[in-house]
Amino acid sequence: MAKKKQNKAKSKVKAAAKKSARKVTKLASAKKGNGNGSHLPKASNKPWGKAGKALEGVKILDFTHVQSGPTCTQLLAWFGADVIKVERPGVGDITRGQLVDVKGADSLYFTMLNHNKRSITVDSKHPQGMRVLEALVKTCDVLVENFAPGALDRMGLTWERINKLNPRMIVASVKGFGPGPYEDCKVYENVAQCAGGAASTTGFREGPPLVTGAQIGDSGTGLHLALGIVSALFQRNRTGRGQKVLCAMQDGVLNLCRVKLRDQQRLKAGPLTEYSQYGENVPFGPTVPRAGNDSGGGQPGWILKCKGWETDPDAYIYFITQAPVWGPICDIIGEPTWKTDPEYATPRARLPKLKAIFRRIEDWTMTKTKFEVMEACNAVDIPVGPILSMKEIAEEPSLRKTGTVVEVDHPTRGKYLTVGNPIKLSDSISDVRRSPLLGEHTDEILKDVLKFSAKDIAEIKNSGALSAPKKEEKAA
Ligand code: CAO
Repeated sequence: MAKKKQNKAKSKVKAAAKKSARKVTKLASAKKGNGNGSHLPKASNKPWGKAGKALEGVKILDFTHVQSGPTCTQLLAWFGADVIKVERPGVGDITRGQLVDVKGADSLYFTMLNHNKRSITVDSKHPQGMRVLEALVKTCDVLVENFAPGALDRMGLTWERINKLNPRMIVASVKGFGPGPYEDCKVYENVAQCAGGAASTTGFREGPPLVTGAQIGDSGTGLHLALGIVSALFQRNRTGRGQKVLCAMQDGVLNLCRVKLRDQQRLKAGPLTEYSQYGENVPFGPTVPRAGNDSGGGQPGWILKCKGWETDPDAYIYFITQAPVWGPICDIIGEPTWKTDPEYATPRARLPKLKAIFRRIEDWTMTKTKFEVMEACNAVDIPVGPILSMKEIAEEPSLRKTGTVVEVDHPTRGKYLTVGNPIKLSDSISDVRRSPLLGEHTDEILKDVLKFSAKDIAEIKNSGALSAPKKEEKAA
């Protein structure tokens, strides 16, 4: 009997040794990286685009609303993350009901920012709601939020609490401002454009500051946040722990206005010669001025009228008098003598005359449509940019072909156009799936993701934590 026991113990030790040897071999081969010297697994031999998505397996607790946060989580969803959008019961993301164009359907504002996500409704201020949220914190890899400063803490989800519940969780936030005098302020797109230096440097010198149509404060910051999250996930592979990721909208806008801070410092060395105001003999003040349609780089550029400008507000072209193609520019506009005339031949000689030069180029562009100008100029490498209207962009076949502009079907609003993933990965191809209806996936998330039992689900549901408060309760 004793011998039998001994033999059993011996074979157990042998099996364990075998197992650990296998482990060592496995580690060694991973170290050797299958002969390529890296720690990467063997290169997949699946067809391109069939080896799963880039962020497959990553679960996102998406506590975002309006535009900045949803832009970020939509990108992560396009790369394959499972994005679970938590919304307030009965209301949801406020944009569902903003700028409504189809009565009773989610607005384009919402649908165009929330593709490929799932929606669960949870009242975060209800104890049973907090039970669901805590389960989500424990299950997910990343929590993304863009509430007003302090709102997440007021819910009880402080960094300390989240970190205790799930030390691996990355907590990513958009705020209007970073730490400092304005950190408690609520911020929207144009506030950020103004505070980040975009508005003071946009517009014409003679006019007021101008905001731009591109949502650099909201969508721009969402993009920054997505990069922060992916970097934190990458670092977590080494450290095993989460971290906080903060993107302040002011910082994001300033990052996009980098060249203007460059120019602010260049002012110390004298006037900014590439700004048209230099050529016009208008003195520079202590701050970077608005530069109209001047180019932000070292090559002078301006927007010029094209054929049809009298009736078409977008019949214009951006024309750059890039020094290396000055010869072809002179030929194309019919001023070949400017190539050798010392008054025009060098960029320095042209600087004080840029306004007149652009007027002469415009005489030529006005004889052609913006597309004809583009064709003629690109044939000789002169960089130009047609001013495309949103209508033209929406109808552009090449953008449809690449999936940058996509038609999506939606159960309550029907077909609509959206902008697909602008970042193309050859082995992680994005499909654009419609945005979720409010709470559409509540049941499947409770059951399949959080593994709550039927009894628990019934208890949570009966508590009212997942549904809109009844009208009488609201009034009370
Ligand atoms: N259940 C219960 N309550 C919820 C909830 C849920 N599921 N989701 C949100 N709430 C509550 C929050 O807890 C908060 O309550 P308290 O103020 O009582 O703590 C409340 O909803 C409102 O949140 P909010 O302050 O973030 O929303 P707001 O509409 O007042 O402000 C915004 C909106 C965008 C100005 C603000 O969120 C903000 O400054 N965010 C950071 C910057 C940002 O992203 N701005 C860009 C927005 S896109 O233009």
